[in-house]
Amino acid sequence: MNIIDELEWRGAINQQTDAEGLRELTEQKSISLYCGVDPTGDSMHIGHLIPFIVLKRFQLAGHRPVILIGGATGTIGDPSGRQSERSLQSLEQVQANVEALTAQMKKLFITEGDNQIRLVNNYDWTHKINVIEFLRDYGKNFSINAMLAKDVVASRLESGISFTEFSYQILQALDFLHLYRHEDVQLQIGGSDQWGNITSGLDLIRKKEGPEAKAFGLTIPLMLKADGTKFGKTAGGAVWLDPNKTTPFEFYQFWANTDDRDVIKYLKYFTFLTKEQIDELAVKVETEPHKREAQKTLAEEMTRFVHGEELLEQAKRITAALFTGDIKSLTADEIEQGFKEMPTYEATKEAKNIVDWLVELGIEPSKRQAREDITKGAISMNGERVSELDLVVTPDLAIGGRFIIIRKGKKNYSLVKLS
Ligand code: 545
Repeated sequence: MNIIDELEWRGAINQQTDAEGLRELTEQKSISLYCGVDPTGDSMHIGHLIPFIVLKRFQLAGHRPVILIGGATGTIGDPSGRQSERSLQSLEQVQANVEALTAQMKKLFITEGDNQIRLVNNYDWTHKINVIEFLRDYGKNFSINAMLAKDVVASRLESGISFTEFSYQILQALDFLHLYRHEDVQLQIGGSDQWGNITSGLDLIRKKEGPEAKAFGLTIPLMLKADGTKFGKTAGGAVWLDPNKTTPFEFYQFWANTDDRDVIKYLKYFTFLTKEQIDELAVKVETEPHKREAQKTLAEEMTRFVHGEELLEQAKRITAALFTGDIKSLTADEIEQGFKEMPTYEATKEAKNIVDWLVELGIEPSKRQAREDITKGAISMNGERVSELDLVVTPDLAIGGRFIIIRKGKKNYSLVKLS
């Protein structure tokens, strides 16, 4: 299947500047293409990941991706999709984010021995341009009228936009020209919010290189959810790729909780599974939805891709332990991930009777209630039922010396941290 047909089947194309031309070109030869990310934060979330997955698809089809880190553009900030002016980040912050994002990109996309995918930083060429060169060599090619007409700018004319943010599109256009000239890049891709910036670059390339220049733009649609809520958000906020912001277990759970109406769409859009594999899963969603095989596959594929096999196995172990109640099998680190969102209590290491301990922590409202719950077998500690009213809670009961998990009833979990 041609890469463009594949992207169409996957639902990954929003707009193209010249659909026929690009199809022809990608069939004729191996092309270079790029997508950029600005260091406005120190981690991507799953929404940012989308066009980079598409880059990878191009690579798998024999093309050559370039990932651009916006060391220069990140000091300004793209006004696309924003209603108000950004406050500038310090240059130190931008630099720290460049480093964090570069590491993230390398981890995800650059396997050892792979020299097909390249990383560039637009600071390297942008910082050399002086103001006279900027205005004489480049500024002359941009019409203020055309710049004002871009959605991004037009939508800000009432609320206001600084010259700095207004000029952002020029910097991104210079990148496309630079990469066209020096890296043979003929295609820029991005999310649908990048259309205006991408077409600015194409206009500049034609002005500088002549109307025959062969360069293209392609954007990817925003992911929408069947229930109308915003994709990629959980109660705790965005789904980050950084395991310190969203643990691999939470990441796994996010995908595992996908609605039946969305799961095939996500499998096509996010994973590298083939059409045959996805078609098979689609049948299972129809015939045995309760097994949630498509969701499990999606969660596995995504967690493996972002966090690797080991952390995927860990996420699955935590999921299984929460399901069966076999908490004892988990390590302290796994407990920390699995119980991050559950009610947490702090206890001292002092030995204490279980009834007093539960009441003092506030897990039980009264001693009477605590005794009643223990007697009827409704309390378990680290996955084992508490049956003795005179049990003494000591630190050696804690997993890794740090955590005690109390379950009240069927699934009211509490995490007690010993300190
Ligand atoms: C800069 C210079 C270029 C080409 C592109 C850029 C970046 C571009 C932009 N992209 C977005 C972005 O978000 C911040 C991420 C923080 C970690 O602003 N002007 O950098 C997002 N992009 C991915 C997708 C996007 C876009 O990284 O394109 O649409 C989100 O899905 O918003 O020469």
